[in-house]
Amino acid sequence: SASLVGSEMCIRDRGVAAADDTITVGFSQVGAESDWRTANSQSMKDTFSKENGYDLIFDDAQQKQENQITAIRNFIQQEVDYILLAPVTETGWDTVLQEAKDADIPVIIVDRMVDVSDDSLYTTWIGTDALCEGRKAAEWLNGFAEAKGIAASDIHIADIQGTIGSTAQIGRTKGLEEGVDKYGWDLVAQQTGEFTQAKGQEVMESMLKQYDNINVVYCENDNEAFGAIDALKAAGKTPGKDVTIISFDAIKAALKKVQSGEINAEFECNPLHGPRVAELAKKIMKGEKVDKIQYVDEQVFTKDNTTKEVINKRAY
Ligand code: GZL
Ligand code: ZN
Repeated sequence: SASLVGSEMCIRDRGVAAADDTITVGFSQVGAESDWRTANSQSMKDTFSKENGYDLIFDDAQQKQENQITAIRNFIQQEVDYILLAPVTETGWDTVLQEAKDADIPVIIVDRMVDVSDDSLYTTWIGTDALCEGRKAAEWLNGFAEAKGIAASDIHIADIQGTIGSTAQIGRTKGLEEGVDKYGWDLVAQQTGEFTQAKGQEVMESMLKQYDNINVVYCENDNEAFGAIDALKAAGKTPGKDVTIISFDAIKAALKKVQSGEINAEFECNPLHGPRVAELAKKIMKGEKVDKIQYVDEQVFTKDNTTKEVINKRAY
């Protein structure tokens, strides 16, 4: 009947439309746990947009690895042109990445690393050097303590860690622990704040109940720092003064706290990976070789270089 022919024509037309040069990308994102993550997702959505010639399939895994594995299998079923994976933690990816490889679909790892037996299971990784960030923070703390004449044994640190097993947590924790060993600081407590504000506040509250000598809080991202600051104030302490606050990401709201003196040092972690990922993907789709590791650059913010102008021109 005419209607069938009509609809059949329509399906065929749609078939033809999908065959044009629209690139279909499957992106498995960690979740929406932090402002950094939101900025990272926005950068990818802005880049892999319809007007830029992409059909982006975006999946938010709510910080669960099994959801990311399901998403990747769906992308394979849908025969996407390539897969982007921001892995919640480093291990447990070999099987599903092998399935993508068997389906001949390139995988680009974004932000955090995967720890796989065979690194041909992904084409390239783009992100930031968390260990370097941690080491920069430890060096800053040493300079800060020396300038204030605080003996290493009088530095009592609470480490509010990120999601355990994520590259950001592994690198930032390692950078701190190297400093503890090198300078002889007292690492009083370590517990994950899961990169969220609520958990960061909860962990700070419980640490303050257990220890009364904490004078440095090392927050492995800004949302944890916001929670910790609320907990410190509720306990009658003055963050940035009697308790030194170190944090990572350097989102705008955190840089404003550097300006106000509540946060003493911010270690930037750049979430705006979109453009670099698209540029790399184009090369890969043309069969060009790309380096396995691609870093984005980052800096340190303290009171003396965090001006209104600096904050206003920040993209996130
Ligand atoms: C860092 C990224 C971390 C951010 C957090 O590379 O993986 O995850 O530091 C985010 O804010 O939740
Ligand atoms: Zn980083």
